[in-house]
Amino acid sequence: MPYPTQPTASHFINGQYVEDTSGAEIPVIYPATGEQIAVVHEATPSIVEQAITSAKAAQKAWAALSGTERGRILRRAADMIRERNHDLSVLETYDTGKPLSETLYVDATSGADALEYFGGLAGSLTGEHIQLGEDWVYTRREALGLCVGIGAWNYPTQIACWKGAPALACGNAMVFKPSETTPLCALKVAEILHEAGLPAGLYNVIQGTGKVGAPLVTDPRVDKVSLTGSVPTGRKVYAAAAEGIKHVTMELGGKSPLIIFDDASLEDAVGGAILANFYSSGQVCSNGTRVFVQKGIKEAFLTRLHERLQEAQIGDPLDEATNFGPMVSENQMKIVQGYIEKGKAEGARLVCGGNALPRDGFYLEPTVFADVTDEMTIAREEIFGPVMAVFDFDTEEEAITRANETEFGLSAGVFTSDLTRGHRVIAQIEAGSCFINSYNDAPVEAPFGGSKLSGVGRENSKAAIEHYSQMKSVYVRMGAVDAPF
Ligand code: TXE
Repeated sequence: MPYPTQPTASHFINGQYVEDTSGAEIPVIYPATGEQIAVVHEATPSIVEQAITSAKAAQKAWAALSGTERGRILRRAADMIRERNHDLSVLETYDTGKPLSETLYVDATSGADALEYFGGLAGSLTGEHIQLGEDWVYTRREALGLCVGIGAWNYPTQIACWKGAPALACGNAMVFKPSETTPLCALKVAEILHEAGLPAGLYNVIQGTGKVGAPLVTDPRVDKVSLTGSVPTGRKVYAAAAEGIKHVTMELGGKSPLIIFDDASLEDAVGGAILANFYSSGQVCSNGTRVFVQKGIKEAFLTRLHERLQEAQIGDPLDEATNFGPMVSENQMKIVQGYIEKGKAEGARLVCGGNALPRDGFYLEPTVFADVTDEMTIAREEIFGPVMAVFDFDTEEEAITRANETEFGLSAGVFTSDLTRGHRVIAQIEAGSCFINSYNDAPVEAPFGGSKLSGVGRENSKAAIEHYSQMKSVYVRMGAVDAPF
């Protein structure tokens, strides 16, 4: 194959790369140039079957190991990922277009964090003993069995690890389907896990669109489905999983509020708004895309924001000086351009940006709209691109009410120098992952996930253990059985 980023084969099943060229071709496009850099084949029914059977065959013996033994392998994989961080980051940059200045620090490394954290936790997973007079109950924390992970295209390595690490720590097997837009990095995660000693079959990667995802979700041998994706897909996957009463984790989209009070540090608030909107070219589910700025600080905020956006280094993502790269695909760029046009047509004030760059690849300028009102399309729908909407507000109460007027509930942020107010406001916001005087930090130690349409369940932290294991309780009678007849 002529492509330098061509994987050994399309799928990774039962501890090895597997190809089946009878599956439809999925071209892999480098977003910075629009050039094809690899091709994979969609999983055929036979590939899906191989993945499920090998996972089922391996799971019970894996669950029978001690947590410490399982954890050791995950921690070894974490070390290997860190040793190979540079190459993995370059691959993530090819897969997504995100600049190397990001991927070197937040993609493979956050995957390694998850493997290290859940590897460390695995040995401490226990049930409990409940004494009931002479009798007693004990609980066993057991694996769910076979977990399916379905990924989005914005954080392919991270998502593969955030789902795989807790699943494996708890004694499950996983079949992971990356997004068809970014199929390369999850294969590396599977390869490294097995190189670190994971028994064959426990972490399989198969490629494809929703056509491959859907039969995975409904397969009766699958016990749990964890999806990162859009709300419409979440609805379908959740409903299909409900048919089989399967466990689910749904990490879906958002339209999160970022509330900036006029007592906030202007520089920090502008920095927070940049992190909340333009990191990964705006393709982050937790982004704070509805920026509510108190009237007293509004013009100063917009002026400073405009100045700082001029400092963005837009360009070749493989150049470490670049800190703003292309959109993941032409399709996603067109979706975002459609929203920019709607913003203009509905009367929002374009402060800066709004254009595609006259170069190859899928580049859009960082874009800011001001004077946005709550009913505009750009105020209500998830755009998933570098488009910030700035709203004015007068009072704390008004900001809270308007911030909550959304069907989503993933994240929220508050900037204020009045810490009492910061805590008071965040307590009233309907969202799962929140920030005070910061934005978009996602350490593995903290639960991550949404409320309302943004999802169910939590990833990361000890909370994730509840979503990848189940309790069995065992009543033990010590005396005679007192039956009625
Ligand atoms: O997501 P999809 P896409 C949002 C964002 C973006 C939109 C579309 O708004 O514009 O989603 O992105 C698989 N059964 N987010 O198209 O369609 C699909 O193959 C089983 C938010 O990537 O939701 C992919 O692997 N699986 C998000 C995954 O679901 C199915 C990050 C997500 O696809 C399926 C990325 C089916 N019926 C985009 N249909 C976030 N929360 O961070 C599709 N899939």
